[in-house]
Amino acid sequence: MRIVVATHNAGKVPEISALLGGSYELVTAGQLNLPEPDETESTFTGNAMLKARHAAELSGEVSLADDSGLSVAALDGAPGIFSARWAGPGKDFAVAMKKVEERLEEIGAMDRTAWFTSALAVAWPDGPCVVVQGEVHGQLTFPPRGDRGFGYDPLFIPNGGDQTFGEMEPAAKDAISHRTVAFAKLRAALID
Ligand code: ITT
Repeated sequence: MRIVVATHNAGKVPEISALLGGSYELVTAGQLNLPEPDETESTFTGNAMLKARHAAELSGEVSLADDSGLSVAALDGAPGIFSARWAGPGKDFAVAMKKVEERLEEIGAMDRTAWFTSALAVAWPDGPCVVVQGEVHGQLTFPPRGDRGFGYDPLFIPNGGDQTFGEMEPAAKDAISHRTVAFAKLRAALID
């Protein structure tokens, strides 16, 4: 069975592919030249459904979307759903990570508590849409460490570990990540 992965973020694709296993043929929204919708919703789940429905409607195929981001406790959950937008039009995550550090310095915050969220939505053309959400909690570290993963991975140390997601082997991140937690919920939601 073929699934359209409704993303233009190359960093997400290997993680989604590893989590889905070998049973599906994946094609991305980018490969199908589907336009990116504006993410106009105010929640991760809302934006995940918006992206999955948009891809299902345009492709006529079952579509899976991930809306995700980093939330920082001392910044009242920012950047949150704006995580991609903090990197600017050049999608420069060195800039986005610096912005997180500067915002914490500006308010003199010592608390480095943060979490990643992934909302996953599956939409059928002219049919239902299922959405779930998973999180992983941890602490931020500055300066960024490691060159694996993508986005904010070099800032984030999951609870119980001492390496950032940017330093960990992909399989080690995949064992505990927000995306993995969301995938387990998605499987349960689709099977139950
Ligand atoms: P699509 O909407 O096309 O999927 P996007 O990058 O715009 O791509 P989001 O709107 O979901 O995706 O933005 C999520 C941002 O949050 C993403 O660009 C990363 O910077 C960050 N992010 C999400 N999951 C992450 C992860 O596992 N590790 C590091 N950063 C992550």
